[in-house]
Amino acid sequence: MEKFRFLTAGESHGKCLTAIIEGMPSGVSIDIDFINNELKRRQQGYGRGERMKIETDTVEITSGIRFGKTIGSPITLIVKNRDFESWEKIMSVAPEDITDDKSFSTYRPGHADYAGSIKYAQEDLRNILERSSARKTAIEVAVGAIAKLLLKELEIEGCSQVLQIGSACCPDNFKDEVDSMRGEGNTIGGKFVVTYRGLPIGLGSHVHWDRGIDGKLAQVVMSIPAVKVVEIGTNPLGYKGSNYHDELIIDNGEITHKTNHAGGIEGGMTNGEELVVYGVMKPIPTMRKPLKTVDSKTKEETEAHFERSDVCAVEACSVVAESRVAWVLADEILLKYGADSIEELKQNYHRK
Ligand code: EPS
Repeated sequence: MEKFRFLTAGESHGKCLTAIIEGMPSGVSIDIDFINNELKRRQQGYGRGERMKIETDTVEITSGIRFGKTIGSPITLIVKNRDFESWEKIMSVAPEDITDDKSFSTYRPGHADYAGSIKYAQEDLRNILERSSARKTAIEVAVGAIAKLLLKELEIEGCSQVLQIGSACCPDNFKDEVDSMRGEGNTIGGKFVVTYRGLPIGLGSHVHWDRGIDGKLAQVVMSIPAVKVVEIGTNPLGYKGSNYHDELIIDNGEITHKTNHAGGIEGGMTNGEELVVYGVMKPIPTMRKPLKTVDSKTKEETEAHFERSDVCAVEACSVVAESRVAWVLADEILLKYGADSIEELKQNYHRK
């Protein structure tokens, strides 16, 4: 991302998660309750683990905002890990505090443990778990909330919804599916959809492969921990061209599309229709009934390390995806209508 840029830092059981955002125009209203509500949404969903009972994620802002509005300078966000109280010594930065407590060496299949420990030459797999944990998505959602506040100024709004949990496609059956997985010490994934309305025509571009908004959206959704599939609009498999493509019509004197199989994107650009992005999350790999694996120290086959985990986090994942889509949309808006203040942005935008 070029205009709406940020970096996050923080371990799952470290002191806090941090982000510094750069590129927000001045004068954008920042509603802290809105950010905290987004954080709360990420903590919800049936099937979450014990950690969510410990944390009540809230944001602290230490720069970039004065009297409720952005001032154009970098914005620093902090989300504290309440659980750090129990991990202070284990996560200490001081060399004299070194301990084996909570170290582990049995790779958890499906996690970053195996490849990550080899890549970063770490014996203690905790050093990989801590950053690969989906805990970092808390600060990402706080960044997404800032992006959403920018979009709101232009009346662009998004939402997300869980469509499927395991084999259950009807919300009435989601809890049963999760309960049955919990009963067998297992985990389960599912499918969600993110939609955004009110987008202008022409975010993204057809002129270079790396400027297509579809590719940018796929990247941010695919890189959410545990997401394995991203689709934009209707999955075209098995469709004839004549049934799939969205014919252009005149409705009330305006050009529009008869259908929206394309999910609001044609030629790598938004086409004025609703943006529709689907994601599929795999079952979380940390399971009470452990998988077979290898111990990196003894090089013997054994069972995977178990640490408390979620049985199902698809609802949280959908909120994370909604946030990440907002990063891309905010960046594209700033690329196309680029401005230093919200007034300038609105002028450029409404001239469209
Ligand atoms: C998460 C916090 C983590 C996990 C979960 C997501 O907390 P802890 O490791 O202390 O239980 O609950 O992450 C995973 C299961 C994972 O595999 O990454 C959170 O804040 O969302």
